[in-house]
Amino acid sequence: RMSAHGSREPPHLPALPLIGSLLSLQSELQPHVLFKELQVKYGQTYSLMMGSHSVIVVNHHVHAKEVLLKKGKTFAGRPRTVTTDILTKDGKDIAFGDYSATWKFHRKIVHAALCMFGEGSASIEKTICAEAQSLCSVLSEAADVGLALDLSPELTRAVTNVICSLCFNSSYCRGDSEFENMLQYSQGIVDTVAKDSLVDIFPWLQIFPNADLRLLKHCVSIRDKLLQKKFDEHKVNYSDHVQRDLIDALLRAKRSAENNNTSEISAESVGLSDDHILMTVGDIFGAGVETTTTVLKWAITYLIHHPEVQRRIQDELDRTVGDSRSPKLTDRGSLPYLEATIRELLRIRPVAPLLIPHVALCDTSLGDFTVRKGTRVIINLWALHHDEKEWKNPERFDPGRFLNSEGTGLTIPSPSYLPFGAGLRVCLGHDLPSLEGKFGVVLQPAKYKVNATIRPDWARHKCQAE
Ligand code: HEM
Ligand code: PLO
Repeated sequence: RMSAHGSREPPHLPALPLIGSLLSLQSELQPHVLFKELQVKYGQTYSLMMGSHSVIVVNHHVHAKEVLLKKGKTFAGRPRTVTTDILTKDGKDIAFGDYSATWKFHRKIVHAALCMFGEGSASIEKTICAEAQSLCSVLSEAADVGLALDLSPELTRAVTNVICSLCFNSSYCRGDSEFENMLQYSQGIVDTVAKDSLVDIFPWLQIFPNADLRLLKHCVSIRDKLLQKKFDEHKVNYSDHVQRDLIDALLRAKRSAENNNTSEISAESVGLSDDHILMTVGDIFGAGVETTTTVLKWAITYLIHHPEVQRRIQDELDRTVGDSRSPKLTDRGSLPYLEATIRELLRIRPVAPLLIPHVALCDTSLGDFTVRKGTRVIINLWALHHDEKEWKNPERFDPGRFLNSEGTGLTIPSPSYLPFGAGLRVCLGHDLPSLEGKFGVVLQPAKYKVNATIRPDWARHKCQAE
């Protein structure tokens, strides 16, 4: 037994020079399933070589939380790969960009802009309700004539319009050519980016003709033209007094950096170049559309398989919302079964089953294992969410596991549940306030908003008192 902390190497898959562990990774199984299976032979945390890169795979929640939370800053890096470099102009975005002052700054601006949409006249809720209404009328028209419908483009358009209003203050009608164009390039990007294609393992393969890479470059160039067009339109109409959307928020930050600074510190040097702004908008647009649409598609698929869950959700809606109005965001607290169903969907089919790879920014350790600077870390969320020791029958779809024994309140029954990740790289769509604190004469927590709800007990007392 070794005594020093972090002095052992993790168990290692066989590796050959140049190709690394590729032979051991040849399998019919999808990567997240294969990584879960490999635990049987190598244990919960093991390492392998992807070409010349050392990679650690984490399949258990204790090590996952050490990476994301306890040593969050140490593991906050991102790898550079051929495909993400093409997508993000060499990492000038948030999701695939490495840990840096620019990355932090962009997260902060986006976070503030997203908070703004939670409230007031620009509230995103209005757009969501309008899109839901329009989706319902498409469905009922189809139902009237007994027509079967592929829901995918309908869901994508509804979600795209919500995200469009958030990013660009615009929306699309059915059949709009710019929208159809967007659907196509987005699919091309999703099909080719970051799927551990061979060029990402062996960057020298780039010099050979490669169909995937050509498709990716083509799709990215169409996307970039569209983003540029929206950006140019915003520059023309920009005013310091109104903030219509995310682009305005980024433009305002750029203007204020330009005005506050003397010539030696430019907007470029704080990371507010046009390219950085375009890539951040591209991220939020891509993340907003792809993730939300995917969850909705899984929701429909699981509800078709489980009509009893569908009925229970409808029943809950009928009882709490009724049939005279549409559901509102404030109803969310009184719809525990619906909430439990969403949690179960995000457990059983996590949107990002391997998150996005993290990178160790310095020499460190993970449990008892040493980890060298530059090591890539893959958190296998799929393994966490399907861990038999944590979840009874993990492949069974059962929203009830997120309800308390009376079925009236919500719980999270296992610590092995991280649908949005955690820590510094936590999903930007779903953030908890930071615990880092801001140094000054007193150490202050960051500013954030809370929603207060009156405890049922307290409400009863108040009634009695009156
Ligand atoms: C990152 C989940 C929706 C923006 C992530 C990560 C996960 C995740 C697991 C990776 C964390 C990591 O690498 O450690 C989800 C799920 C969603 C969702 C399950 C929907 C149900 C959204 C939405 C937005 C968004 C709507 C934007 C409005 C981002 C961004 C990142 C991210 C920008 C990169 C953060 C960084 O690297 O600093 N998300 N997400 N996501 N998400 Fe989401
Ligand atoms: C989706 C296709 C877009 O054209 C570009 C894009 C940007 C951000 C990516 C997103 C894509 C896919 C989903 C990602 C998101 C960042 C976070 C999100 C990876 C590639 C998650 C949770 O997986």
